[in-house]
Amino acid sequence: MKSSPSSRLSRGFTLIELLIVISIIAILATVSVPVTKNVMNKARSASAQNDCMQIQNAIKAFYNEYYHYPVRGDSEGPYQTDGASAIMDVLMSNSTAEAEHLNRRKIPLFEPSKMAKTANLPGFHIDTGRFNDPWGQPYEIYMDADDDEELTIPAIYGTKFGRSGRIKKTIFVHSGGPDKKIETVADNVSSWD
Ligand SMILES: [Ca+2]
Repeated sequence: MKSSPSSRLSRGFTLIELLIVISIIAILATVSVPVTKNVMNKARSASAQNDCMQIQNAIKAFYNEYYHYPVRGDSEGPYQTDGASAIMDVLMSNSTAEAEHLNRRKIPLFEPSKMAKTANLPGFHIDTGRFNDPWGQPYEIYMDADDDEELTIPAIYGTKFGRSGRIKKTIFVHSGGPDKKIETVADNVSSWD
């Protein structure tokens, strides 16, 4: 019997061919997983950097409007975005007691890049006021609330910014980065003003 082209095709793969294909896929997978993760974290760090800048700009705009920072008292921080200070609510002019008290002219100065469905997802979570970085951790903010136009560099950074102690800055916003930890500073994302 003569073999037609279709029966040649339907023969399928030999075991050797299959093993070769499987090992190529396995090699590609081990190479591309860390690469993809790296690329993802680079993109996320860029997005976190952008959020830090946006928060910083909103705080600056608030200060230009009210001549004080969007918190009560004169502590420089660190402030979490949720909890008693509810900074994001104040900047967004949401209907919280703190926002109505501090942002009394109800000026929306901040719009989150993303809304979060739960408190541990990236973006702004309306029920808690948390504004999370792309890894689901809240940003942390320092402000010159005692108005001496100086800020103390967070101690964990040591001399990473060229020196330690008081420097002539007024706003500092940071995220723990891909490892989700503020205290490991190498991968942190931050923004000064
Ligand atoms: Ca970190």
